[in-house]
Amino acid sequence: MPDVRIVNRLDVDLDRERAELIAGLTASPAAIAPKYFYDRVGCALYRAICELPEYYPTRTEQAIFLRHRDAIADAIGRGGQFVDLGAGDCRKARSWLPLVAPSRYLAVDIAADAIAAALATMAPEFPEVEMVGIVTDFTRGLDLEGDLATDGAAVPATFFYPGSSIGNFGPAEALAFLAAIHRHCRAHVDSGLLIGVDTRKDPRRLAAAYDDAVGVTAAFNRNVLRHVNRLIGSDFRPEAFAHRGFWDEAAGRVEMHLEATTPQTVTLAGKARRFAAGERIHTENSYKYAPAEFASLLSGAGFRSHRCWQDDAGDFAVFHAR
Ligand code: AVI
Repeated sequence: MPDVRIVNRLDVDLDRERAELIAGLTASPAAIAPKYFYDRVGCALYRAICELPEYYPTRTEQAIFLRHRDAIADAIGRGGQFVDLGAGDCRKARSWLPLVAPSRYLAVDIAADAIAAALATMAPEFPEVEMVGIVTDFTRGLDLEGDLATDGAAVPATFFYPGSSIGNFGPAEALAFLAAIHRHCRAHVDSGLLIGVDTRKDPRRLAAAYDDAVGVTAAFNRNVLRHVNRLIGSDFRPEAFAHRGFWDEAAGRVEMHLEATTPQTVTLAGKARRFAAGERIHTENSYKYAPAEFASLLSGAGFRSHRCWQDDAGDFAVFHAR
């Protein structure tokens, strides 16, 4: 059985995480960071969202990957290291491995169980690939320099960040994150970034993608309150909050909120937090970029060249940047 190595770097200071959550919830307006969506139920609900007719990004990105797979694989090059940021169940990266034949695959995610299970299944299928799982919260900063192999000389790395997760950062944070990836690339000649980006489009389609007819996104949004209850011992009643998902044209983002349907009091760390009817908890932003806008973000982060592939309707964009 090939070797799988898991490095757990999640020296999460639980007290700090709890303090941040409580500070966000007692602030006005209240907020919860989107990383708290992804407990076990949240991951399952997100997988269901990706199957919804209204939620086009996953299937559109997949179609671009399929249609342009040879050109994208050529841009990446063969061999080297494939670094899967936010790997989850590693499903998206898995289809690239036969094409780009890396010597090492690094699955990076906050969800230890998900990557351990995925790597255990993948390792026998790709016995020639060294499999490493790195458990870390890279939204706090990306530092994988010590995890990248050098083999005497630096081994090229491809950073893979699909799914338009970059949209869940604000533009300034996105720039800082891309610059951190670029710094890693600079240290390893011929490295690059393969990234999926959701584009600006008809506001009705954007709103529907985050407020679907059967309510899967609503369940995903409300489930964050159950996760928070477990983490900080609060007593939120998810059913007492309504899902709101809408496009904000001026900000260039979809926003998700949970809105108190009645006046209510929640106990947070032993203290009462009153929510007025209609008061909202901001749970997520999902920024959308025109391809030219994203290209300038890439050059601002230090990338000197890029290629971009899109579907015919221009609903999604895949960039490879160096
Ligand atoms: C993970 N991320 C790219 C998703 C998005 O579209 O922003 C999360 C999501 N939220 C609601 N639906 C999907």
